[in-house]
Amino acid sequence: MTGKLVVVSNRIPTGATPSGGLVVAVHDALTRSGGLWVGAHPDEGTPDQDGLTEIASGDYTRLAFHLTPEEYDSYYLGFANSVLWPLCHGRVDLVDIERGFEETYLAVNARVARLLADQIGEGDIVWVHDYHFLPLASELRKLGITARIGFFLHIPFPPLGALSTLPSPDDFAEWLSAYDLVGLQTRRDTASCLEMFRADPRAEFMTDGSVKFRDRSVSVRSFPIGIDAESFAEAAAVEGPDAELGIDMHEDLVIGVDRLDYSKGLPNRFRAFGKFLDSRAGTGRRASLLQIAPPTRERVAAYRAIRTELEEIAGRLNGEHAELDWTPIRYIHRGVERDTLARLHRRARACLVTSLADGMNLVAKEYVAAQDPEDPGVLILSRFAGAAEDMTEALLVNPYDIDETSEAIETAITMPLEERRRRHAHSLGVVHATNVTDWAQSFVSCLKTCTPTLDYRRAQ
Ligand code: ADQ
Repeated sequence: MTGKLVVVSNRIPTGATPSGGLVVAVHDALTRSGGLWVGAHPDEGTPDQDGLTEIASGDYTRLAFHLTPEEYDSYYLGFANSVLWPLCHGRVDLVDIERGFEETYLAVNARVARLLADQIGEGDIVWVHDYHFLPLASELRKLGITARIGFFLHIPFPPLGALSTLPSPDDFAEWLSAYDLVGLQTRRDTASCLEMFRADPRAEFMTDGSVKFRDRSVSVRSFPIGIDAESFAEAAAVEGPDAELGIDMHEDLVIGVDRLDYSKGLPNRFRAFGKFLDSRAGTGRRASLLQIAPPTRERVAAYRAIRTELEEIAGRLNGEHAELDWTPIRYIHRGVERDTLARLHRRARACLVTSLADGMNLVAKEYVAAQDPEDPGVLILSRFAGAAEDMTEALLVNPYDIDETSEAIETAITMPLEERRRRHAHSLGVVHATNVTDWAQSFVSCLKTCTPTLDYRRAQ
């Protein structure tokens, strides 16, 4: 196969040197192979503008499609982030279905497919990312595109029962069956996806493990995403004054780094830290939680609510426990430079990842990569983060259990050196085994070689 790689994702890098795990991996893959990256224009909700705009080019081309303000509301904030995101994260109570959301979602996907179809040549392969584009392959097939198309879902696969919340529940299987390869973060997600097909009378299981759906076949596999561990470790090891990081080295530092999202379990984390502070009251031993959580999707009500709730909990706990020279919870609403983040991770005795649901969670891997292997800190990791499937030597917790999480903080901070080294060595092995460059390469090579599908047009 000699064609180019075509990548589609909602976010598209705008600068010359992109940052962030996924963006860097895809950038590397495209730099190696040459090709095309298509995504939404970074100016959200621009007025009507048809066609694709070139935003930057080098070893490969980057093209952006535009969303009108109405499309941004109904497609991005609406169907993608008020229906699919909560659905996939087990929060059907937060699913907000409005007339027009699904229609706009389908219309945007159909338009992107039309724009993309002109760019796809003989032998090209197409790699579509995430829940913003579930129906994209199906729309491309309608236009007669027979190229191999793969899909990777970065977030958890929804539980079977939750799919009934969708306006048209049968669509999910239909959308996915138009891909040749569906990649998921974990074995558990793969099992959930296969369970969906198993429950669908239109699907049939083939002897090679692929799923035949009408006249097409789709392979479903897990590809656990990772990070560029070497470069993160290098950034973490850069020496510099602790004062520059705003850290008092006489305290035990516990760190949390997340987008401000209800799936990350932040209120439970703060409550667990509060319990831990209660248990230490009067002992004179101080520990601080540094929580970095920049707000996202603030026009969605559930995101505004979580922000208010956290501010209230942090304010109350600081009111109860702070002293003149000590604030136990420092809660920062900004993004932090990657290099600074890496150095902060290295100095923290423990990291709290308490997601209630999470596709993988790259912060868990970044924290492990940043540690000094001779004197490592301890990762406290939710059982519900995809990362927990392989990082079994982290301190695994049920984030709904505030007592257990609070006890894990004490265990982490007081853990003997030998045990910390043993647990860290195991986790670091996982981080290296799932590095992000291999992740991209293995997805693309699997897409090139997985079971061939039948000609889609024959299925019409
Ligand atoms: P996210 O939900 O965004 O990703 P995560 O995997 O933790 O979650 O990745 C976040 C990235 O942003 C990390 O690299 C982190 O360092 C960075 N980041 C977070 N807060 C930051 C801050 N305040 N300042 C600077 N950087 C910050 C989705 C899924 C995950 C899946 C990833 C990749 O929800 O489950 O692991 O995609 O597939």
